[in-house]
Amino acid sequence: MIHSTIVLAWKFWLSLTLKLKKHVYNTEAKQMKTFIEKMPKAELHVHLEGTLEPEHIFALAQRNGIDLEYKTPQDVIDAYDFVDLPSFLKIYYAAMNVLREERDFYELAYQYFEKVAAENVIYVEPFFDPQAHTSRGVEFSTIIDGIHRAQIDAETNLGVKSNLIMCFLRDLSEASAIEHLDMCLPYLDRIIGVGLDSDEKDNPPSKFSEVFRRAREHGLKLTMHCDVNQKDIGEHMWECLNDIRVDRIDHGVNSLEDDAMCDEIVKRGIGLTVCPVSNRFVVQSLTANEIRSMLQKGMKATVNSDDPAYFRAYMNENFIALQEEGDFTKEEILQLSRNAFEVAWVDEPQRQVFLQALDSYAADAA
Ligand code: ES4
Ligand code: ZN
Repeated sequence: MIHSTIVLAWKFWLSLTLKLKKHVYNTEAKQMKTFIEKMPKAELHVHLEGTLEPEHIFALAQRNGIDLEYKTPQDVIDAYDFVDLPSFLKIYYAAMNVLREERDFYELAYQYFEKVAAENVIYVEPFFDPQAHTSRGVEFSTIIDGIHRAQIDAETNLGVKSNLIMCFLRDLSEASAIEHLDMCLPYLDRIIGVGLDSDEKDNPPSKFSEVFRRAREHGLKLTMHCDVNQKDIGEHMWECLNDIRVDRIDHGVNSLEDDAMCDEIVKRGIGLTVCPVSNRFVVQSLTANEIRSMLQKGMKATVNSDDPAYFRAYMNENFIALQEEGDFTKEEILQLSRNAFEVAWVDEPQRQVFLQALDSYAADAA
């Protein structure tokens, strides 16, 4: 009798402490989520074409009289079956065929700015892929006018500032990249830098050394994708650093395999734009451990969404997924946001304004 009472009391006590622990855990998780959502953020790695939402694909197809092989936006999402970079890119390039007119590009960019404004993103450096549009007969001016108009409206109406990066597709020739660099020259005041994206396999940075040299001469900043776990990634990263002399690296997670490379990246203060949810889709890992290692080494790692409409995660969802997976502290989350403002391509007064916004947020939240 006494024995069973003790057992009962013990069981009761155990379930109570478990419930309490769960409650504390849930409260902490909720607090962390709110902390991330409200934190001022910058996004430095987002492909505007990767923000094309399924509903918008449908609306544009209808307006532009284009037949789609899918019946509903959900059918489009159901077809998102990426296992690696090429399988993702195939779907990504097919969908952007609906983008034809200036207002299509305007809407694409403006809708992205609206989304991130609601997530307290205050600064963005979006990529665009002009070759994926000019190859379909869309004029360069149509693309850049639409995006630029959205940037102006986003700053005025939403308070989101931005600087545009033009990417070259690395699976096309360097001659085509040079042609597009020439096309952007009349719009140099609208572009902050150039990047390199698309399929990395057998398309090393050195293939584009001339066009990047010319871009630098025109005063443009330089970045390149070093996608995760690609063939010859170590060589590609050293070429980025030593031949191209990039100002930033997109992804760059594999640098952690080479101590000398990490040291060089730290010494030069080069930013790494990591994309956790994208990595989960393309290389089946959120790279949380890698991001923590980067922070511990003093590398300027940042969190970004890459192709948020496809990976179904904008900035906050990326930060929250990362925090949950790696149990990141508020200090680490703040450091990731601070890194983005520190490596952003803005002038020093603007950088200080952004950093002060983050510092006063941190002080209020402490
Ligand atoms: C991309 Cl995840 C990724 N990698 C390379 N190029 C891209 N373009 C759009 N998303
Ligand atoms: Zn990317």
